[in-house]
Amino acid sequence: MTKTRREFMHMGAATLAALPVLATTAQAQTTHTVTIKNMQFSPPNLTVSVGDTITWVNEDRVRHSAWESNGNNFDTGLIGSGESASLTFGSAGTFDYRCRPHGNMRGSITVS
Ligand SMILES: [Cu+2]
Repeated sequence: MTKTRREFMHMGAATLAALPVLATTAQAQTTHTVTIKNMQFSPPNLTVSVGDTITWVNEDRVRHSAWESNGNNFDTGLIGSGESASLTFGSAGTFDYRCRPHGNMRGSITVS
């Protein structure tokens, strides 16, 4: 478990550096939580402000992710059971996302 978490954090850092939609500075205003439970994102659709942070919390026993597959604007990487991943959104837009292992798990983030 510890090894998996380290790998995830490394991947998260690389994603932050590469993707302009994500803020590069810690100017988070509000942190919103999306709970992943019973193979669903809750709430599935969320509207936030530029600079806000979203934390996905995985309460299932299997690994999930939040991946913006249309433009590959963000990808949390796999989130283990009982773990979480946070992303800060630096640009406005609407982003549909899905879980990479479970393509039928979908959600959307609107940043305004
Ligand atoms: Cu999943």
